[in-house]
Amino acid sequence: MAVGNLLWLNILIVYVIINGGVEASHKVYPLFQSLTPLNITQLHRTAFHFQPPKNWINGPMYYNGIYHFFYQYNPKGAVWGNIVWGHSVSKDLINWEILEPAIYPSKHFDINGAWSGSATILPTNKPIILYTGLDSNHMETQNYALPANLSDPYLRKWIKPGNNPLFYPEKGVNASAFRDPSTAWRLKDGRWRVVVGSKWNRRGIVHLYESRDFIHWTKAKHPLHSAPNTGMWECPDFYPVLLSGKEGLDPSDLRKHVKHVLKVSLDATRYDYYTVGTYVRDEDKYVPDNTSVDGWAGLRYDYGNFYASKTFFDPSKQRRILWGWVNESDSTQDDVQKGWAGIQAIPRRVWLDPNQRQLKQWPVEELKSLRGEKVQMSHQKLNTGDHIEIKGITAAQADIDVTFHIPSLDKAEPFNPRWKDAQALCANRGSKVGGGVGPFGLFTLASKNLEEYTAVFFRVFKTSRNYVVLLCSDARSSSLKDGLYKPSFAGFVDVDLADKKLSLRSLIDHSVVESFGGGGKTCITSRVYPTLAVLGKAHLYAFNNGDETITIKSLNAWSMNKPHIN
Ligand SMILES: *[C@@H]1O[C@H](CO)[C@@H](O)[C@H](O)[C@H]1NC(C)=O
Ligand SMILES: *[C@@H]1O[C@H](CO)[C@@H](O)[C@H](O)[C@H]1NC(C)=O
Ligand SMILES: *[C@@H]1O[C@H](CO)[C@@H](O)[C@H](O)[C@H]1NC(C)=O
Ligand SMILES: *[C@@H]1O[C@H](CO)[C@@H](O)[C@H](O)[C@H]1NC(C)=O
Ligand SMILES: *[C@H]1O[C@@H](CO)[C@H](O)[C@@H](O)[C@@H]1NC(C)=O
Repeated sequence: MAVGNLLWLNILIVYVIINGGVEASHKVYPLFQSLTPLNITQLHRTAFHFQPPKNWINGPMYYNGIYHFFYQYNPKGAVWGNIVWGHSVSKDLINWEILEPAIYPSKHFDINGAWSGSATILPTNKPIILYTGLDSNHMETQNYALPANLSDPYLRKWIKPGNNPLFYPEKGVNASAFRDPSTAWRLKDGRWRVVVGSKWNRRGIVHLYESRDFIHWTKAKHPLHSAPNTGMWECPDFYPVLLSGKEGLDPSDLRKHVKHVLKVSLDATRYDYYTVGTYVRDEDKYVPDNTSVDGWAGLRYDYGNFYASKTFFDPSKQRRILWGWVNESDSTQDDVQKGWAGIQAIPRRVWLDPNQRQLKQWPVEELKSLRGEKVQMSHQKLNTGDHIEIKGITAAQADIDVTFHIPSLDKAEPFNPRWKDAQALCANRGSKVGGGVGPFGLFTLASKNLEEYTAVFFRVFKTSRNYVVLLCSDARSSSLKDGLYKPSFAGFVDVDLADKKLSLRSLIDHSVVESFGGGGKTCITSRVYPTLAVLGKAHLYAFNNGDETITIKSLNAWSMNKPHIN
């Protein structure tokens, strides 16, 4: 694949879970769509996260000196329905120009929906999109689209050739669960491969298809991978990562000493899971390492609101970037009143952790261009019960990066090996429940007297062999308003604490707190809707409610400016 000219698109689709069950379907709200929002409050609107000016959004993407973002968008309302492919472009992943939608359902093969897909650049330097169309028989088919004018740097117009669909769900493939083609990759034999998400009964599957010319596709004898009892696998993403270093790779890179990552969005839980493993190219099979499990107990990109994400290779900076969709945690009625729903997480660079068991993630460096006033702190002690204010920045719109030093781990509480569920553990031991080492961390989007706050914090436990670190992003006290979804999101952080340090970075943007623990080993995104801690009335504190005194080794915090998003 020609490095330097990769087009990458990906389009996501949203399903609304009915009765919290496994089955999902698109739910349309015709009544709400006909309402004009009466009071579009901007109170919780994010400032530096991407969202279109109004209405429903989800989904990311990239291209050739210019980053492209295609997303599922309802031009008529802040609920799911009337979905077209919205299209925005950027030169830096931060400032965006919103263009006319790129694709509308219009042909028999996509008349009931132009759903999620991905793009690939052919060696002739032509981009091609593969996407799922819901056809006139309500079958999920795989189609392609091409830019109408390659001289247009923004690729505004796309055409859907008449020989679509490229492939139908054949016998043995569930025609109602066959969607979201990945970016294609090519091996030495010259054949392209692509995976499509699916299920058969309760088995999650990524079907593998192969082609020499990108037009004629045949199903491989076996799927690239599958796992029992995981339900539908949506938005599959499959890519190589180097064993060491932060450099990203083109999906068709043929280097031998790499690992591969397979990510799927599990419709049953609505979270994105990945495994690290080996792509056995001779057999066209992916085998997860024994340190990575498939399914609900697996590794997650983010232990909070984050779904239908995709990565792309950015040849201009030799990096792989992950972009996920972050939904709202309020009600559909609130979304109609706000006039918008859904944001994109800040794009994250991803690479393999040196321990080779998991990925690390970090906000793209371009985000620094939005940093304004800065405050600093170092060697600040946090005694038991302390909460000290970090003043001098806009606490509702900030980037904060802190490294804590733990002088002694002796007081760490014992860890019960039966505690597998981090979120349940965090629910049980919130930020105000005293401990040995921790809880310590940040009260973000906090009201002056802590009637409201979103606590992002660590707690350290010990086993007979090692330490277990829990990172929580607890929304339970985030708002005085009732009826919101306020989970105690949490994940374990795979660090050995040999250096007695723990770092935390949080991006705070009015109704979102996006946190990166342990240098990006464990990430958690929470959506919160404070009533007191808004705009200039939001505060930021560092706290410690553990018996052991913790030191803020260094803290840097910035007010964040607003990017240009037209
Ligand atoms: C709009 O909503 C905001 C926040 O709920 C409220 O403060 C304001 O008074 C409302 N405005 C109107 C015109 O109803
Ligand atoms: C293609 O795009 C280029 C650059 O924007 C423009 O000059 C040209 O007129 C376009 N061609 C057509 C047929 O629209
Ligand atoms: C196929 O998918 C549909 C929609 O999710 C589901 O209702 C049905 O049970 C699936 N059939 C099989 C065999 O997996
Ligand atoms: C996991 O796989 C590695 C090699 O990849 C092997 O050395 C190790 O023994 C395996 N561990 C278990 C528990 O199977
Ligand atoms: C986001 O919203 C919350 C609250 O309504 C749901 O519980 C989640 O399932 C939902 N997430 C996705 C990916 O749809």
